[in-house]
Amino acid sequence: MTPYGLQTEQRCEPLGVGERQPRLSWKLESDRRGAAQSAYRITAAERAADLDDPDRLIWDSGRRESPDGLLVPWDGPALRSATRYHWRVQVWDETGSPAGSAQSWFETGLLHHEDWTAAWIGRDPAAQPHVDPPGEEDLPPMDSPPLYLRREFQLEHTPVRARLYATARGVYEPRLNGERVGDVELAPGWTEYHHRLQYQTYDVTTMLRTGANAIAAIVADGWWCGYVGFDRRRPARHYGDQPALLAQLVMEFADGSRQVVTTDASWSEHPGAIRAADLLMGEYVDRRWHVPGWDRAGCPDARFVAVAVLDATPGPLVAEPDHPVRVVTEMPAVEVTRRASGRYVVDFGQNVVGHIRLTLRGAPEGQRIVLRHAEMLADGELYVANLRTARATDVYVCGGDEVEVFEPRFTFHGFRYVEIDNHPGELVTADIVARVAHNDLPWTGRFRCSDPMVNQLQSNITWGQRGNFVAVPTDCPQRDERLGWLADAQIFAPTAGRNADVSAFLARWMRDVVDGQDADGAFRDVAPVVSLHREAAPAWGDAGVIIPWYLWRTYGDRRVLADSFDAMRAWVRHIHRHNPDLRWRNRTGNSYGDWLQVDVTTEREVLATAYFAHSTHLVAQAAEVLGRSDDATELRQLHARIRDAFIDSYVHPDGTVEGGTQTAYLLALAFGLVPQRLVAAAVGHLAADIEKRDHRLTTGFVGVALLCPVLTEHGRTDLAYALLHQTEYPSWGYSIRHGATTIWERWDGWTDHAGFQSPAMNSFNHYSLGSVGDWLYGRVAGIDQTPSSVAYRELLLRPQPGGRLTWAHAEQETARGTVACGWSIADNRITVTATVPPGSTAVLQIPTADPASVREGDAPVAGQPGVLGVEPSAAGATLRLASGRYTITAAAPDAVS
Ligand code: RAM
Repeated sequence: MTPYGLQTEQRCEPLGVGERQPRLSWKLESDRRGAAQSAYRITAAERAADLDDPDRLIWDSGRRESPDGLLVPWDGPALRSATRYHWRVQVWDETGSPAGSAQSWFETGLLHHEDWTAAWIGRDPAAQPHVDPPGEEDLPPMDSPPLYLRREFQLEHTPVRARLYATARGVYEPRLNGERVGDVELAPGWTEYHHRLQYQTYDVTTMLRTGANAIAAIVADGWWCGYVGFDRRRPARHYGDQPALLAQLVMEFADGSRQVVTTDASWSEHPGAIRAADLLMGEYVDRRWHVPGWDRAGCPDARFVAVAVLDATPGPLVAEPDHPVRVVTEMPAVEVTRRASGRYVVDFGQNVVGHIRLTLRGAPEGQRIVLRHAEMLADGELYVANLRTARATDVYVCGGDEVEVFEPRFTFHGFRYVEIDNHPGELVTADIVARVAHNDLPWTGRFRCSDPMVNQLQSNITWGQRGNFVAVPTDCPQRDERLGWLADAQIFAPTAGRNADVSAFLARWMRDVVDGQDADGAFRDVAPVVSLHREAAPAWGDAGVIIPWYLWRTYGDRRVLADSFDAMRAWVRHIHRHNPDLRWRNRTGNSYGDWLQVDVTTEREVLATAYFAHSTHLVAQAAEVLGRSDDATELRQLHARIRDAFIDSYVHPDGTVEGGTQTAYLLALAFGLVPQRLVAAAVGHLAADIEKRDHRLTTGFVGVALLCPVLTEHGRTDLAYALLHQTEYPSWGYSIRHGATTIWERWDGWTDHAGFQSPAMNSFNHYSLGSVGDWLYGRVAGIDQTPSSVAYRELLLRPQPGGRLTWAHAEQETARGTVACGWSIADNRITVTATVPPGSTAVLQIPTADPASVREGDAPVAGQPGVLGVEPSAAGATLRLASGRYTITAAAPDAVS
């Protein structure tokens, strides 16, 4: 058994960790069944080689009896700023024998306020840069061209170690000696800037040289002072008036000396080729403004003027705690067509988020090329009405070089198609590529099955995730919105966490959610809070409870739960205070209900009260986990009373739920708000509704996440599969049949009968309706955990054949190691494969008509190594398994669901 995948603060080998007691984690792998960790020991040193020398260790945890390698807090000496720490974990197996070890490192950032000596710099108000006249295309605001900032400095020696710590009010790209530093896009990301601004740490050791060096940066408006959301706040701005940079380059030399270069009055500034850039509007580049060598030493500085030092204090800076946005993949053009107008339309075959890279050959100086982006075509032309005021237009004015490459840096678009106007020559597919950018989370999950349409659905879900995990979890990436909507995030989180390791990303965003809470305990609909300053709606604000609980259950992150607890409790108390009769009818904010439901209206107070009960239940459980027993008791009692009130008011003696919509039943059943004796009746009413509609759903954002899981839980997997395979409107299949490559915001984004929905709100890349992904992993393939399990310690593997599938398989890299489950049916036998990581156990339900037929290889399964028990069960047979890899066969289930 060996540890692998070592992480510090949920990232591998992070630079610039801001935590004083960072948490260390590892996963385990073994070929042996029943392998488990019984103890671990962590040792740490400042040099990797010193890990082997007991006298040079700075921390030795000693042997600690523990089955877990999850988020163990640093317990060594106080950490120094800007220091690399190496650590090793050694584990003992279940017999107490020493097993493997592995090592890793992390490096601290600037841990103390005093570590910062840099000053904020920006444009001198007296500088009055040239402003280009706006073009006819209504382009990005041209009134304040991005900053090109530079400074030179001398080095006598090359450093043995150099780090750049930097951030911006705006979005920035750092440069050293003519090269881009790092590969982060849209740094410093988006947080509640009034509370926290993230800085990035870059290893620039190899970029420096003896003699003259130049440090530089480009800074554009970004979220700080560009267009954000949908209220036309610019030029009022959400955060500040103008972009600025803060940077500190720390160099260490072989003799132990240090040299520090910071942003200060010695820097100079002059606009460069990027004439305007805005996240929503686009980027305007005029290559003729490029100052050759502007970011290198020795550049004639004549046009550069002194910067203004904006203020001396660095502000509320925090180290970036999660994976930043990067260009993660590229999509080639699949088709380039030239229209009669002479314009080219490029199809990337996939709705993506990011920007293009266009190579131009032999373009004449001054040629003005205009690129517009769209998700859809209408009559062969770009459909841009649904972008609302986001122009999503980039302009490139050529400089006359033999080869020029245009790649916007400070904007992003959601698009499948790009139209190129005024291209000077023949555009070939090889000269344009879509650069896909999103938070670079480890992609940890995979789901596949025998049905191509379901695989396309899974693909659409993952592309929805890629497109909307850009700085914050957004609702959509294309129109003038792109906000961190809370309901979207909570509905989709369980699916997102299947596909990728979202632990650090969502924990970081949770701070924004908590920061957005008001003194009365109300969260906001969005985080960071822009535009929507009113109290959150039911199911929206509840994200403030649901997500920390989700992160605890999925990753064992107790800290996010502890840090969020007061806010979680305050939310529930806020609702209670204003709704003493326990029906949530007051203070429901914008009360969106079951947003974008089809043909029905779920009663708002049913939905709200169900969420009130659900959140209260989760906060009670959180209190228990955190050892706050008084809170737990109080909240449990409150939950019981809300449940009674719900049943009293909305659940009728015949098992109908008020309003009778699918979502009303789903909420009541999923959140345990139906008395046991009426559950079967309620399920019957739900099923009848689906059947009477010929297996169509009516659920919106809120209900859809519960649809298939509740049906499966209550023995109606047949209906869940019928909905999964449905291709008539409304269904997932309908959008796929019409070419969807992402999840649409609305079931009727485009229909045969009505064409496009209103452009006022019609995104083709919104992940909420993709929340069915959790069920694909959890029930179709079968990976789940028991209700009391944390971070997949006790797996609940329940593969559910059904519909027209003949096999399905999922694999997930969990916090403990690899979990997999899958099944296939052939020749009247079902084969189930399962992987249980060391230290975990599994309850595996084999769907079979004959519990006695369960075998591993040729032998009955009972008594096989790792098989702790076999029992007949309602589903067929239930096995209890120790860790290991298993391939089990049995007689196929009678009727496949
Ligand atoms: C829309 C957003 C979001 C949703 C809200 C209620 O504008 O796109 O998805 O949560 O409305």
